[in-house]
Amino acid sequence: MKLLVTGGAGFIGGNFVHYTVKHRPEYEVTVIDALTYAGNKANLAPVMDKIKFVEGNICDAELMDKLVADTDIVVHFAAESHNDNSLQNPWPFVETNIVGTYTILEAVRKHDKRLHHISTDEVFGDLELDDPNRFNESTPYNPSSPYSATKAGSDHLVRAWVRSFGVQATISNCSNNYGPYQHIEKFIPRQITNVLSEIKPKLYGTGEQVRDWIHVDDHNEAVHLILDKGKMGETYIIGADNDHVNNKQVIEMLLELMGKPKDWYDHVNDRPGHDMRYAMDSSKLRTELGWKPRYTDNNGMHEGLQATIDWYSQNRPWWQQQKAEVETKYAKQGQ
Ligand code: NAD
Ligand code: TDX
Repeated sequence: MKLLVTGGAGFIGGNFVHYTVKHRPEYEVTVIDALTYAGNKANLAPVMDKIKFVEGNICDAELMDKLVADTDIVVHFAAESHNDNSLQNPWPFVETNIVGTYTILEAVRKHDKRLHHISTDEVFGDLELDDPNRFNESTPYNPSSPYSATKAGSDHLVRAWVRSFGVQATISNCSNNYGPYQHIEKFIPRQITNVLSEIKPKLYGTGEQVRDWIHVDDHNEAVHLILDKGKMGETYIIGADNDHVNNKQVIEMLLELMGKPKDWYDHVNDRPGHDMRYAMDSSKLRTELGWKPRYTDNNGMHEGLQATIDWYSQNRPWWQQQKAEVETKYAKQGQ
């Protein structure tokens, strides 16, 4: 079975490729990745002799046509993924997330191939802190940022291609991931690498925002289950029930695990339009496909964070060169 993984040199796609090579050797994996600032070929070094790697852009219709013709399944991770960047320059988000997904859809339509589209909880907008509801598969779309609006657009395109052209596709919307190989612009690796560099963690605004944190391996196991057993045309919500810790508490957890005082962090400028709370109801995935996350509740999250801290401590060359550049960019935004 041939699997084409878009964005496989990024954080979640890279972990997906590692997971697939290790646990699902029946798949022949090809990665297509443009190696933007977020993609790093070194993420795939340990498995490079077991996969094919193509450097290229998902908006390149000719290339995608050729790659899709020669595969059985496309798993589509490639995206511009960082909200803060989308507030500075939205165009790459429109191009990659919307035009790129359109290009893939046209190729899978032509060659009658299966697609799994990776999406996010952010397409639903946000919840108030005291709202007992969680997002589920029928929550209406209400995205806030250019990033989430382009991801919402890409989900709508996939649904339209399923309904109008009978394309064989599934979609998953997952909550905030953490784990190894995550770019240090993102919240958790930024704070871990701050502490490892003797820089105080940076908390946006009051820090009362809540994210439903999930370890990247739990996400990728769910993606494999959907590939194995998901029903065509369906959407699956993925979340590990960690929606009870706010950003301030996550920083406090990290500081405790890394042996620093609980209040050793700075408050910095808030993100414009900052979503307050995400919370995911993944009952459909659990009951219909039998998915169960490993890193759930407070103990699971501690375990997942400790493993992530260990990875960044042991892989300094992977992030150290980028650190000054990332922090200079944030400093200009007062963050
Ligand atoms: P990432 O930014 O770490 O990686 C994205 C990868 O896509 C990079 O390797 C990059 O080089 C590649 N890429 C970007 N534009 C491309 C293009 N035009 N052509 C080919 N390759 C291109 O992102 P991530 O955090 O791993 O996210 C992967 C997917 O998961 C995205 O679709 C994102 O929306 C979704 N998602 C992420 C999270 C999260 O918490 N990180 C949560 C839910 C869903
Ligand atoms: O330094 C920081 N300080 C801080 O308080 C950073 C970088 C972030 N934050 C806050 C903003 C958010 O409330 O932490 C929270 C998480 O921020 P990000 O890591 O930027 O994630 P978020 O914006 O929630 O989006 C993530 O989850 C959904 C991914 O980046 C998206 O790709 C995914 O779709």
